[in-house]
Amino acid sequence: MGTVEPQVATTNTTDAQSQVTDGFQLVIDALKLNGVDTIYGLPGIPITDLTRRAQAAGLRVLSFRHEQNAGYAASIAGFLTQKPGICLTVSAPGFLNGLNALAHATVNCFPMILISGSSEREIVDLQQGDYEEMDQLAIAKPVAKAAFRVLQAEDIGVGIARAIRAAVSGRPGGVYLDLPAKLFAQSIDAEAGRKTLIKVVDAAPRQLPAPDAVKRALDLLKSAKKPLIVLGKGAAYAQADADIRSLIEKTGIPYLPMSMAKGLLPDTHEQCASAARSFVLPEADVVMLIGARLNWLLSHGKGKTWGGRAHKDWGGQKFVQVDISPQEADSNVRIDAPVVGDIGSCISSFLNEIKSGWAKPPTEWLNAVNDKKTTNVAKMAETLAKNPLPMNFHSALNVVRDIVKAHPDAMLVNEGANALDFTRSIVDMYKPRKRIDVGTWGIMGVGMGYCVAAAVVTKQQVIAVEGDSAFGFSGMEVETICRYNLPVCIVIMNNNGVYKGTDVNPTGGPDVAPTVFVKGARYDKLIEAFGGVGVNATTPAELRKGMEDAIRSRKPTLINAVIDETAGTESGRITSLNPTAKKK
Ligand code: ADP
Ligand code: TPW
Ligand code: MG
Repeated sequence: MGTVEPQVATTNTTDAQSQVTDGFQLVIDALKLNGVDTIYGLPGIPITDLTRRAQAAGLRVLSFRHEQNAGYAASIAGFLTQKPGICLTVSAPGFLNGLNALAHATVNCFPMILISGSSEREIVDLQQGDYEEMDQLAIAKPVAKAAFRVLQAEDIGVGIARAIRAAVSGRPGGVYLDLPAKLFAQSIDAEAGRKTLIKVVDAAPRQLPAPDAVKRALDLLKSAKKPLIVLGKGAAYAQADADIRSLIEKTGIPYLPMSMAKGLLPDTHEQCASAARSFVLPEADVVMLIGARLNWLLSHGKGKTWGGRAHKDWGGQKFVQVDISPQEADSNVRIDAPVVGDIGSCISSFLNEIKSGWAKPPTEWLNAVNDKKTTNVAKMAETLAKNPLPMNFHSALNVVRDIVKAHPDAMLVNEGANALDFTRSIVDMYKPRKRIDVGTWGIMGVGMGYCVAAAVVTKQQVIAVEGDSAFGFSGMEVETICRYNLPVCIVIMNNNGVYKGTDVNPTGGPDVAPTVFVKGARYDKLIEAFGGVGVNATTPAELRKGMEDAIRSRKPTLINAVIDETAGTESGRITSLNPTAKKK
């Protein structure tokens, strides 16, 4: 080896002296610059170091046991904060696990950004079989509001800025950001890198409604003899709580909160028409929708629910629709007065217009609504007072109802079929954005991810009312809840299965029916494995004590509430959507 090494510097002295930064750091810096403080994710190649360095940089990095739950956590954090929730996953399988939540965010109009590491473009595009090879950007596009890929470190700032704007502006939604492994390792001059970062200015600009649209809407509402306001989760998202309450109280119009709008005004408000839902929908003549779509949850604005004679018949109502999306109006029935703008701006325009006075709706209408309410509330009180053994949904939820009333700041997470429907109608909410549930798709599996985000974002006690089937979709995250020692009290309405536990296998074969689980399962034992508190409750008194202890101690708690396995109905309230039911 007699050659002499050339005497040249092996490192460029200028570079060695100047500071360099890399893709990892730029992603972290860009997120922090834009106020992101929490990442919901699951580590692995190529993002393990991103999670480590993000934590070192002071971000809260919450690790989940499955990306879907991290994604649901991010989506609901977006709903609660109006800032995009960030979910971070590995490539292909981790990305796909997160994708369900991305779709969920888009469908529910929640701002969220799914950031996934990915394999190298040049190998993916030639389909040469890279580690976890997948064209993730193409797959994310159909379920995302927007999707971007960053290939160069100097574009990270733009990539994150665009993702944030896309997620929160206009109608919020899920955004996918694809970051190939190679990007993280790219190094560039630190000062040059810093200059590429963008602090987004006015990410969700106000959108003022046109004055003539406001006038048209108010004129229509004024002409009504039986007006009704429907508040949807868009109204809850908008955080215009005081103005929404003023509008409702000043106009005196009865209102109906959709599931996640419950508590926007207290459910006990005298104008709340929830207990008279099946009366007010067909009876109303003008309906003002605020942040609520006329989708299946509102029977598409037509048919028997709305007083139509047959399945798709128009009920005769006229509609005002307040929504940020100009394309929403007329999606199901004619909207006579669309008002396009952000709800905060729209409501304040309405308030401004009615300053000079507003005639309350005719007393006959208000009395009719109140009479229906009084009758239905009395009926419900009678049912709730019963104390059957085994417990049924009513007697168990009567306890939850009391506990939520005593702790109105607690967050309520809710999923299941009967466990969902009964909770929605029995448990009153008193404050805005306290109830988070299965949303537009009626999706099972949001439960434990929602619990983690709700506890982390609000710092309040979380109560989760879960069907035993629903819980199973995300149950392993009880470890996450215990690991971060979150004040979460999970109540499982255990009726031994999906809808109920009594189906039988018609063949008499050894397999149980598809809807039936292990009888008498003890879900409370699950949380004990991780140091949490497990309670088996067979009576309302035991359930009450378990919940009170959980709230007092703020310890992760799981209560297995043993419910009569015959108590539920097929598909809960949406039995009518079963294909066989439709034929009838
Ligand atoms: P729900 O299920 O409670 O009926 P939906 O999810 O169907 O509610 O409807 C929410 C609606 O709210 C969407 O059409 C969305 O465009 C709208 N929306 C969301 N945020 C805002 C906002 N800040 N201003 C106006 N409309 C909004
Ligand atoms: C991701 C279909 C709707 S409700 C439900 C399923 C499986 C479970 C109902 O049983 P549970 O409630 O939770 O025990 P209860 O009180 O009636 O007994 N997969 C997904 N989402 C949905 N909606 C389903 C399946 C479904
Ligand atoms: Mg069940």
